[in-house]
Amino acid sequence: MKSRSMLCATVLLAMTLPLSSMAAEDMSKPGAMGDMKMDSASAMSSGEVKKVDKDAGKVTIKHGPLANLDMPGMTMVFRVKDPAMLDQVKAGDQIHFIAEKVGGALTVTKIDAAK
Ligand SMILES: [Cu+2]
Repeated sequence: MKSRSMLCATVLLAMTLPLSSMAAEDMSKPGAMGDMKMDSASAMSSGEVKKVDKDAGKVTIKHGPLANLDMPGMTMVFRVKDPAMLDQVKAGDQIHFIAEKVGGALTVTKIDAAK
């Protein structure tokens, strides 16, 4: 009983600490919310679909610089996290996407048609 309530207190403390430090940061920086929005938008990279290979779960994208992967613009083949994502796009489409290294392979984890 005693050790269990200790554990609860530790978990509560761990959950509370990051929240209170975030709140403190928000107070000191009035523009923090706007900055966060910009960050999530810039996390999406722009590109053009060159080829879709749904059977292989791969897509060829001519992409601009990928800051998160430290990669310059180029045309290359990515794996996709879920082949169903490829239903949304076709060759020639302008897209916004997120590419990440998953298990050592460059993988598109999110794809949106640019409007
Ligand atoms: Cu590349």
